[in-house]
Amino acid sequence: MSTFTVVEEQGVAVVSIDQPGSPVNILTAAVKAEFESLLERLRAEKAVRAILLLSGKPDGFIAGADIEQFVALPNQAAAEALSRDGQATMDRVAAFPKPIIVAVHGACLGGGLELALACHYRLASNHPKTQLGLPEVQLGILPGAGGCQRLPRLIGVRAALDIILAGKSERAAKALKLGMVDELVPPSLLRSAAMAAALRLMESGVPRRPRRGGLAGLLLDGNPLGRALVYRMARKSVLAKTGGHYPAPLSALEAVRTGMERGLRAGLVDEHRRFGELAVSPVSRKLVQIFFATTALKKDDGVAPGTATPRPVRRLGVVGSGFMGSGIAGTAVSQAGVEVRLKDADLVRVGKGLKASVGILDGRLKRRRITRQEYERLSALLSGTADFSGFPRADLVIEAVFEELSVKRSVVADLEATVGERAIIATNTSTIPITDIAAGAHHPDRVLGMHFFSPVDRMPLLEVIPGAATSPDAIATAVQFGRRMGKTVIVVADRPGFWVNRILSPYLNEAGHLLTEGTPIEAIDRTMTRFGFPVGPIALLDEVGLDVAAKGGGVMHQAFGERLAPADVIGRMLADKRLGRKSGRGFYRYQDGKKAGVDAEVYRLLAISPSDRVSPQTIEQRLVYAMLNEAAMAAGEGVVRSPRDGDIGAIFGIGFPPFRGGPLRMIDDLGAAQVVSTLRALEAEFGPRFAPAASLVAMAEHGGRFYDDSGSRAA
Ligand code: T1G
Repeated sequence: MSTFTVVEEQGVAVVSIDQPGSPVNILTAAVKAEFESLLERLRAEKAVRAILLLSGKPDGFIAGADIEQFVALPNQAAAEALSRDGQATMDRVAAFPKPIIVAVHGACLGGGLELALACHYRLASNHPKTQLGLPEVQLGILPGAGGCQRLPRLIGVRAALDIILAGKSERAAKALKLGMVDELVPPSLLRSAAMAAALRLMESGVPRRPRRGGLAGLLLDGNPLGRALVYRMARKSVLAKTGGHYPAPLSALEAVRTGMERGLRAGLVDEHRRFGELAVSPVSRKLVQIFFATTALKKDDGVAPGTATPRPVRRLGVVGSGFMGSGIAGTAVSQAGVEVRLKDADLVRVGKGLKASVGILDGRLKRRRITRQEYERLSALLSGTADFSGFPRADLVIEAVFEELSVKRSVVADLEATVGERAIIATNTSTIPITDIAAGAHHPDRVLGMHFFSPVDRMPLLEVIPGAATSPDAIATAVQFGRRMGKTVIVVADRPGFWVNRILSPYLNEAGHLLTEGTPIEAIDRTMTRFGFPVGPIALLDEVGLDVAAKGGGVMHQAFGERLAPADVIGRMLADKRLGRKSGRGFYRYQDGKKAGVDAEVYRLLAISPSDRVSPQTIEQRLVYAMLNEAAMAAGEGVVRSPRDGDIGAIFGIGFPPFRGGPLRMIDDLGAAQVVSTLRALEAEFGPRFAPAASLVAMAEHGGRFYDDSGSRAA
């Protein structure tokens, strides 16, 4: 079966790309070979004077090179050859004697965009699904089919680096503005506009494109001295963002520089050499595993396939209009586009909540994620109430009231008396067992937990927690709806702390112990950001809120005993009315909402004299191994359904460094035996809280691993 079908109209060969049996078009070796022979045929055909490329998929152009294929490459030389071949194909497109016009609708990514860039004229549909980008560095590689060369030549070095180094995609309108595409048209006119362009180019050749970016473009992009400055700034910004843990963006920067300063040929050689290096690097392996794990999660409803009928959610009820409730309401409206009714005890609170929910839409409008019309349409979907009016029509209700078992139970009772009999009732809690909340319910089968992270619109993870009686239908409904809200969803067991807070708990406690011993706050946080976390544990406590952290810590202490006893730090901070960022006072100082450095008062308050006695290595080891051990223990108890869910939860929930693959992947990499022996040494020095998890000890004895894959598609 072939991927390309050709019809000829008025001297234009209209080539439709539709890879059979695949949801998206992917540039595999077979597709590439077929394309090359098609080009040869069309080159020879006298009647054909131009080529028009478009996708036969309803809403996708080309998703790039085949990620599975490059993961399977045996070595660097093979990876280099793959990139060189890709470049050669693109070169043949660029040098093709007849104009090649490309019409893009849907995702045009990686090798797909590199193909479009090699063509002679580009049109795009102005549809939200149309995205043009080079996501390669997110997979730990670089655009290896000429992208590092052609994009800067087309749109200037600054704009190109902005896309390549961040692995960004642009909407069609922005792509037009940047000069990545020549024309923007509504989807229904794409084919005819592209046909018209083909006929035009056939007669009058490829139009000249003016240099972009005005005077700054001339000064910075247009001469070597300006570009040297651009490279220097880009390098600095990459290092600040990646902490030097991710080699791909820096390498891509060098490939761009070589091409721009020493010519296209030199650039291409540098590009494929670097591609070869990166494609077999451990960091790329980890990032690709994360890509496959997240795509697999997109299809996983959290129950065995075929066992549930998820309920379509058209109307959502949210109880509690505080920070979480309004965040859930605003995110549901803006991402899922459903009707949302927000309830609180009185209309003043409801009004405040609705304002906060609309604030999320405001942000999306400002960042041009939605148009003014969409903004109007979506904000009209939000409404509020001080009683339960409207709730009988809800398909799903999420309560986000105060974290108190009795309060949550009475909300569930009220809801059971109000909502339709098939509606699902979810509770947003981080500390209370779902089974306890559902205990008094008439229909506990439809009650479950949805643990959102704060701020809801920005945090990518959602934990769905079935109680003892929750039905598969309810689970699948919550998972699917969470996905519609734009979340990566993992289903976790109803154990204290669920997954994310469970593994976070000993880590935050350990930071408290280190501080109590006199380790400076800066040293603790710096060590962990160097390890690759976005913020250190003490700064994280300030972000979470010390009252919230104290409550969570207390719950974990009670559930797991001495092992998870928090250090006596937070209580004293709270007594001094320090709640963290939200109160403007925590371990750090805050000025105008910005973190302003460690508050030296804290040491006095805690009666600590800071000293550098503990080395960064020990700080790192104590914090990281506390988390690894807990992750192994919780995984052993079945808190997550698979190591994949555990690692994705840690990465998306607390920013565990993606290049390390997650805590369970990290244990596999270190080897269980080594982890156990380090934990034993820590136990000897710092006490029984470091006693290795039984599951780890068993793995160490049998040489077991969490994953049984060899590093390609995540288990
Ligand atoms: N390679 C292999 N499989 C891919 C793929 C790819 N590039 N893109 C998608 N898939 C699979 C995916 O795993 C899933 O498989 C199915 O397609 C549907 O995807 C030389 C080297 C395009 C926005 O990084 O971002 O080009 O699970 O569920 O939500 O420089 O897929 O069904 O078996 O995600 O509609 C760069 C990755 C490659 C794009 C569609 N390209 N893909 O989202 O569907 S490197 C990317 C996406 C490269 C060159 C370099 C998204 C999508 P299965 P899906 P979706």
